[in-house]
Amino acid sequence: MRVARHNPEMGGRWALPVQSAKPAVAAGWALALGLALLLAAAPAALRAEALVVYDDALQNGFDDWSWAVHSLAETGTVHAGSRAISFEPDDWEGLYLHRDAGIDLASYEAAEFWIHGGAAGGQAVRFVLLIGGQAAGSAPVDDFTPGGAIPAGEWVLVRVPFADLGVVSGVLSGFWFQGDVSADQGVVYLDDMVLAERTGEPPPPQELAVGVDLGANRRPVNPMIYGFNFGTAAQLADLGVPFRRWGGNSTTRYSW
Ligand SMILES: [Ca+2]
Ligand SMILES: [Ca+2]
Repeated sequence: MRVARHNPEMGGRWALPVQSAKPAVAAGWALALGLALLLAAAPAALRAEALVVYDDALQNGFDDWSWAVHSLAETGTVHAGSRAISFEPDDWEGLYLHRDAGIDLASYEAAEFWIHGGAAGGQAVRFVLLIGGQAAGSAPVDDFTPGGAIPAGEWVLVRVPFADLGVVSGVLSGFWFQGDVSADQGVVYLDDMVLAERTGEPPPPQELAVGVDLGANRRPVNPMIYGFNFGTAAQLADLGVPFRRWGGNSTTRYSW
């Protein structure tokens, strides 16, 4: 019998290891029993474990893209372990944690972290989710903080369900904590940050209807404007492209 195992190369999902097939059991009851066991195991197979973002350092491929004054090695105010994050949410500046591999919302449903407002507390900070580097949903951290405000002089645990920000599917590229006011604010501390695993079935994919009107805005275009970035001589000949362009960078490397 095959057993589901955790496979980190599949983004924390569970997978069945590939094994050589054995001679089939002819008895019908054995096949039925096998199917029943697989079906019973199916919900658990979709689940991942919580993904650590920060404990005493960034983990699991998260990078620091922050643009606020900050430290990932704060030692004076720490929730657990030896270090925490500190940052100044002044004038819309932010702490930005990015992950190249993305975060599939089929596996994760919330962010959880401990927060401390320093001596004064009460900072205005917004939590923002990003898809493809663009803000996809956000809300004030206060909305999810016990007592309705970042507290002074103590740590509190905050859980931000992504669905409460209007984001239920897709692949996040990261998230940030951003000052939500044009003003100087006191230092905010964060520690023990994780992405919580999805506990139920992932939401169904959203349907998207796309229509193409082939008759709209038709006008002739000079065929001599078409070119191609890089490519071999054989590829250009095959495509009938009259120009070949060299140079540029990632933002201009497309056919034009
Ligand atoms: Ca820590
Ligand atoms: Ca400040």
